[in-house]
Amino acid sequence: MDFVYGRVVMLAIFVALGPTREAFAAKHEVGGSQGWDVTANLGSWASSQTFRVGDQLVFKYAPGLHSVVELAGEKEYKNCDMSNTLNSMNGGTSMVRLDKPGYRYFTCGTLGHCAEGMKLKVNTLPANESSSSTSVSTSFASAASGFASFVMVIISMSFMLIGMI
Ligand SMILES: [Cu+2]
Repeated sequence: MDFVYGRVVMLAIFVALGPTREAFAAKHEVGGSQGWDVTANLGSWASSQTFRVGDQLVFKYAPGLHSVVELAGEKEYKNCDMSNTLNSMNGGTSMVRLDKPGYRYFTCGTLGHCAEGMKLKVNTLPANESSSSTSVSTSFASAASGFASFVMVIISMSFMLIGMI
């Protein structure tokens, strides 16, 4: 019985660890409450955020009215030059994963919207220590506190109850 309980606790630790480590990756809803729109102050929104590798940008907009176009670089971004684009999305909710450090540039593909300021420059910083997949011990140390330990206790208790039936 002790052996079984030990294994259940181990399992509970792994289960508790998964979602906690995921939670370090943030979702940034572009433009805040205004969303991806010409009325949003995208420059000040961007400067209010800290973007890290593993985070996601979420563009929310009226499909058909706006779109999301990723531009090749700073020059294209400055000039609203859409002759050299990397990617284009138009579904109304577009997710972009920030998979490496550095700058990325986005605008709207609708004629005139870029010139009206509907564009976004994102500077992605390296991931936090705790969100790196190599630093399991660091992750565990932070995961072991607070909510995670609570979840662990609940999970191991439910496994014990199941075992009793
Ligand atoms: Cu637009």
